[in-house]
Formats: sequence, C-alpha cells, structure tokens
Amino acid sequence: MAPLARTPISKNWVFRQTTTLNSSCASSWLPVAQFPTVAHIDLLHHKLIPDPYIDTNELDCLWVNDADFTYRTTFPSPSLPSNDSSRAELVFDGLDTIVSVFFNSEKILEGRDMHLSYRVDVTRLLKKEGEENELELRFSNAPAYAKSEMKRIGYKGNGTDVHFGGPERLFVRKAQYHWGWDWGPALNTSGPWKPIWLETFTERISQFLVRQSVSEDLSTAKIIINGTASSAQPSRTILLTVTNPNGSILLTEETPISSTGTFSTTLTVSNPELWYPFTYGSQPLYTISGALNKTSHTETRTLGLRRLQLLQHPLTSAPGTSFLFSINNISIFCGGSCWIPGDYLLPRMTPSRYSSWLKLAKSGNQCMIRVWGGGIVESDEFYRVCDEEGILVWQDFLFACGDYPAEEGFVELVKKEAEQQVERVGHHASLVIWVGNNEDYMLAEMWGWEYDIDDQEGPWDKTNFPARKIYERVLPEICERLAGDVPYWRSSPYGGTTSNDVTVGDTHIWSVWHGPMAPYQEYKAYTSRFVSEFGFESAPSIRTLHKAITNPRERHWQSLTFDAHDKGPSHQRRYGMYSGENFRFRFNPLRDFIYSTQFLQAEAMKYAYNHWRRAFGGPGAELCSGILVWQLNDIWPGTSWALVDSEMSLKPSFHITKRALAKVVVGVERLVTKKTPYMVTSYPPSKTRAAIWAVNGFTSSLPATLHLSAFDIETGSSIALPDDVRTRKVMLKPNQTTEIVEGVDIPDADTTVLYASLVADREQGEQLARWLDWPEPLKFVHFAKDVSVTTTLQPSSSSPSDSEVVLLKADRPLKGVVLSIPVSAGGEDAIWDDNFIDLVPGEEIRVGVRGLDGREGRIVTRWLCDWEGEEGFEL
Ligand code: BMA
Repeated sequence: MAPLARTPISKNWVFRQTTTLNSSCASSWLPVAQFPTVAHIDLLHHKLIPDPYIDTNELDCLWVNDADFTYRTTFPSPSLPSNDSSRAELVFDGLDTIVSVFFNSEKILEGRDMHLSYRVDVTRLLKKEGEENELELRFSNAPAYAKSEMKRIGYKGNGTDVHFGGPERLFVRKAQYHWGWDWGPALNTSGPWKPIWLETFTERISQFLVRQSVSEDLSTAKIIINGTASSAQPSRTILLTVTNPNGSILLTEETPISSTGTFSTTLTVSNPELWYPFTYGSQPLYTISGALNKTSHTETRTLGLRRLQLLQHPLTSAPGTSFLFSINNISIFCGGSCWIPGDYLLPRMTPSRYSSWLKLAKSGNQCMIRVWGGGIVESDEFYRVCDEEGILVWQDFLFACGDYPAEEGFVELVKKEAEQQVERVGHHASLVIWVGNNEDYMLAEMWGWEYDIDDQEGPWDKTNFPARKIYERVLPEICERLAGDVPYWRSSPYGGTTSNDVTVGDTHIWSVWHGPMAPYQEYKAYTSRFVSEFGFESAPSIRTLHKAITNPRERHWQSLTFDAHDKGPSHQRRYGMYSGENFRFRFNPLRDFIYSTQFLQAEAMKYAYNHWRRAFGGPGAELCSGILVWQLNDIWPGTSWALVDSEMSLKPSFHITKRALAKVVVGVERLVTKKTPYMVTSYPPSKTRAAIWAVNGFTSSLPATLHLSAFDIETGSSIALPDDVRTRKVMLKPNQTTEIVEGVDIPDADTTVLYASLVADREQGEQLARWLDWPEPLKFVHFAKDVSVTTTLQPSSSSPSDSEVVLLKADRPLKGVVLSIPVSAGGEDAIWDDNFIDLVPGEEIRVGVRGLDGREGRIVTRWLCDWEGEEGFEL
C-alpha cells in the first residue's frame, strides 16, 4: 500500500489587498516574502508599510488591520495511487482568521478560528497528475467580523470591563493580543500563518493520543495509547513501538483496529528512566510510534515519563491548601516567568528563536514558563525544547481579560479548538497544567458581573458572565477526556473564596505596580500558595530604546515616542512615585532613566522572589510553591515588565531572579524593632535586628557555614560583630527552607550594610550564596562619593574560549553595580554572566563575559547614586 505523502504548498504564493485602504496599496498581485506568512510581513517586504515596531509607525500601519487580503498559488497535481480508496486532502495548519478558501474555483472552506487547523477532502477537485491546481485564500479583516459578531451575539459587558483592545475581540477566535496590549502595539494580522499541505493516502492515522501514568512507587510507567485510523480495509492492525532514550527498541505490539477505526492499548515500561525538570534531574525521552499496516502511515510522539501531581494538601501552620507541583514524588519549586508571543508577525518565529528564548530562561534558573492566554498555544517546537531542556509549562487556554460570550456557535468553535490543542501538545512531559483563562474570574469580581461562586450548577447563560460554561463545563470535560494526567485549573488566578485568595490556588499580585501601587517592600504581605503573575516595569537597554526611537530629540522618557513604546497605563506616575519613595533618582539623560527604572524593577523582584522562595518552607508548610514573574520576554523594542528586552538584552531583574532561583540561596530580612512613636509621622520604624535564612534546592541535606560581616556604608570600614554571629555552622534541610538566625543585632543599623556568605563545608569550601542587606529607604542612605571601582580582565582557563572573566571590586559598599560597554564604544554590549551586583570592600567578584572583543578598556560601571559623585554635583 502506498505510504501517505505530504507535499507542502509553500511555493508561488502571491497576495493582494482586496479592499481599497491606504490608496489601494498592494492592489495588484505581488509575490509573498515567505511562506507561511501574514499580510504585514509581505507589505513590509515590499516596503509598502514602515516597520511597525519603530517610532510611531504603529499608527501608519493601522489601516492594514482593517484591510482584506487574498492569497493565491498554483501547484501541480501529484500522482494519486490508482486505487479507489485513495484520497487527497488539503491540510491547513492555521489560517488567520476570517477566510473563504477556494480550490480550483470551488469554495471548500469557511474559516473562523485562527487556532484551528482544517482538513478538506479535495479528491474530487484535484486536477489530473501534472496539471496545475489553484488555491485561493480570501481573508477578510477580523475587526469588522468581530464587530458584526458582537452585534449578532450581544455583548454582556459594559466596554470598560475588557482590559486591552476593544470588546469585539472577545467575539472572534483569534490571538487576543492582536488588538494591542499594555506591552505592545495594535497589530492585527491576517493570512496563512501556518503551513499548508496536500496529503495523499489510502489510509491514515487520524488520531494518535499518547498519555501516561507512572506508578506511585515509580517502578512502572503505563503508556496509554488511543487513536483512530481511517482505513478502507477491515481487520487491520497498528504496530506500536516504544524506543528507549538511548535509541534501542524497548517493545513492540501489534494492536487491532476495530471496525469503526479505533484502537486502544496500554503498554507498560518497567523501571522507567524518569524525566525531571532540569532543577531536579535529567530529561530522558522515549519515542512512541504507531505504524499503520507497518508502512502506509506512521505517527510518533516523544515522551518523557514522569509522575505528575498537583498537590493541594492542608498546611500545618497556615490556612488553606498548598498549590504544589510534584514530579516523581519530589516537591518542585516552580520559579520562572510568563511568556507572551514572540512576535506579532508570528510566521517570523523560527525554531531557533524559540530555542534561544527558552534556553535563556533556563540559564536564569527558571524551571517553569507560563504560556499566557492572550496569545497562542505555542508551536510544537516550543514544547519540544521544553521537554528537552526540562522546563515545565503552564498553559492557559486562549481567553484573556474579558467577558466572553457563550453562544452556541462560539462554544462549538472553542470546543473544536481546545480539543485540537490538547491533542496536539498534550503529550509533552513538560506540560503540567491546563488553565481555563487569564484573569476572567478576577475581572468578574472586579467589575461586578453576575458571578455567584456558590452556584456551581448553572446554566449561566442568563447571567452576564456566560463564559462560565466554557471554563466550568466545556474545557474540563475536554481535559478529562484528552489531557491524561495533566490537571485542569479554572482560571489564572483562581481558588478559594475569591480568585486572588492567597490561601488557595494561584494569584496575580498587581497591588504592587498596578492597583493601589503598594510599596514593593510589601510583597511579603501578598504571599500566596502560587504566584502565577506579578511584575514591575522598567526600560530596556539603551541600544534597544535607540532602536525603538530613531529621532535623537525624542530619546527621553517624556517624549511621545517613548510613551508610544511604553503602553503600561500611567507608567510615568509609577516610575516617579516608586523612585521617589525609594532613592534619590535621576531620569535624565536617558541612560539614567534606564538605570533608575531597571534598579527599581530589580529591587522589586528581589523582595518578591526572595520572600516567596523562603516561603517554600518545608513539607506540609509550603506557603508558596511557585513564582512566575510577568513577563519573561518583550515582543517589540519597548518598556514593559519584561526581564529581557526584545533584543534579548538582560535587564538587572533577570540576574536578580537568577540568583533567587539558584540551587542555594541565603537571605536576610531586617525586622522592625521599634515602631514610629505614637502620633508621629514621617519617621520610618527602626529595624535594628536581622533574621537570616537559606533555601537548599538539593534533595539531600547540605552542611555549610554562614559568615556574617558588616560595613559602614559611607566609609567602607568594617564593623565588629559578636563572635557567635560572625560564623555559624548550619545543616541546610533538603529541598526546603532553613531558618538560620532568628535575630541578630545590627550595629548602627541605619548606616550599616550586612554581608551574609554561605560557604559549603567541603574541601573546596566554595561560596554557595551571598547576600547584602541595606537599610531602607535607600533615599536616606549617605553613599560615599569618592569611590574607586575597578574592573580587570583575566583570561579564563575553565570557561569556553570565547568567554573571559572580569574581576570587579570597590573600596566602599556599593549597591546595584552594572557593567556595560557604552554605545560610544561601537557594537553591541558584551554579554555578562552576572550583573547588578552589590559590592563590599575587600571582595573581588568574578564576572564571566562574552563579546568583549578587546573593549575591556571601555567597560563602564554604574551604581546607585553614582551621579552624586560627579564633579559639580550638589544635592
Ligand atoms: C496582567 C496580564 C496582562 C498584562 C499584565 C500587565 O494582568 O495578564 O494582561 O499585560 O497584567 O499589566
């Protein structure tokens, strides 16, 4: 029997605008720039629009969002096996979004959902072998369709209760961020955004669902296979093979296919090599394949075997329940960040771009990435890399920040789309949770929709929160049926008596930065069982900002072009307020604004990450089992909550989170020893004692010694501490927090920086972790002005040849030392392994660096309030 053949329909594509917007721009056929594609990519390629990511070009590109485009190609017919049962099908992996598809002049498909793949039988329409076929995709713009759907179905919200974009976006199944978000422009694409194929076959596997279940004692793994095959001939079998991670065949089984085309079996692997997130182990991957009639069609899945649980047990010393992922019976602390789509023009995302982003996150010790519901269920490549690298994935379904409809036709689409997505990526070992939506329950509470949490029965279609049907019926049913061992969670955030209940489920902590703009020092008060979102804005690197803003006169934080690239609501107020509360800031020139806002973000992250990592506690006391910062990545050169900007420049916050998620962390918390006197204002409470703790991420105990020292911040002189606190032996408990010192007095606390160093009790006695603890607010602190900071280059012997080491030291305590190569030195900045470092006299810090290219003489160091040491500077 002839094997299934797949031909990509990727050549000879042309496109044109079929509306008359922007003086009928692109109204005649033009070749596409690439395939798959969207109109913005092709218009850019032909220089018919400016780059929407630069300056205020967003505005000049808005017409494209509302235009209609047609794509057309021709391709010759392949030979079909001369067999009555042979078929030809066109497979569309993804069409963005409202489209009528014509094949050899006959309409074969109406598409309404960007997230769906389509398959159409074209056997009857296919031309004879060698003759040309014509495929035409007529896209009409999604905003107009969305508006008409909104009118038809009826919007139950009030227009202000949709965060970002217009409410019409809720009525069309298209990536919601295409309407613009608070970190990116309004760029609403249309076109064939994923590959198109012609498949010819006589029989095929139409569903191949591979799920797993690992026994409690980890001794066996069951691989559960369910599927369907379309086959003209009865009494068929499918040959299933399990291949070991090392490539040898572990087992094979020939499973019968029923008369209705279904097959089902469970294969057992004894003593499986288990898959772990990279923070706890390795990533062996098995391959499972199914071959129909041995050769005609084969499907394969790569499978990491692991026991996955989401533990919600009562806590010993706190209300509520844990929200704790356990893999292979190990409690996993899920540190990481949220992922927004890598590009507006999604077909520009390549496997290597995905891989670089994910490996970057891993290099920052991040073991969980949340794929946010306002984007897409990512490309297969994304999850493949996560499987291979051992990064856990939290996956939202594709709803975000709005009151969605639950009209029958809409729900039908949602259902198909969710089934397809769960089938497509649901087998990945890295995928550990499916979540109903982003923030829709939170909005229901915030905006007072008719949401009665006690009404679990429904139906809810008469209320103004009808989408409960989707989140509480449709999606859980699909997950129950198709998701295997991966749990479903109703929303992010969700749990407890309100969606942001800190004692149950997950929370989004926006009381800092958004909302009441609480001080970041209060993050501790918002400790929850799992923080799936929180964040703090900062500017990107100077080179990235220069890219965004080409006019030198606009390169300051109060320009229109700057505002256009910082979509965060009322960002100017927030920068000013948070900076003013915390340190003597300077926002001009631009490099000072960048330093100051990056400083703020890094400090905020430090408070949050370190408190919450400490709150991982121990067995039965997991007050917080995960922290996902909003957001890992940026989509364009702009200012946002991202840890890494669009050009992949690491912000200081990236280094802070990397340190906070290291295997071993030591931390210091200053404790209030005297409140502000009664009726008196303006004076902060005294904090003259410090508690010291550590977290050990290894699964075995770790003997170590804590060394504590103290320095006067202005003079740099060492301050004597009692002997019993200067060194202390500790045994760090496995995979949990150890409280080391309940309280140590800090001499002259307001002018003293404490330095805690944790050293391994091993022969090499290497430093495991360090922490500098400063009095706050920093605005009251007097820093030295005549500081000497040195950087010396040392050729590295142990690192790869392109890596060098810079030795960094200072003669006074310094906060937030940032190393960089200035723009004036030419070229890109070097890539620093560590940055944003606090220093004390006498310590030399080794910083690995790549891309210095002989520019060591040009290294610039900056630190907090360095501008106060400038000649002529007076406060
Ligand atoms: C969260 C996210 C996003 C948003 C971010 C920053 O609520 O879910 O919608 O970009 O806040 O405001």
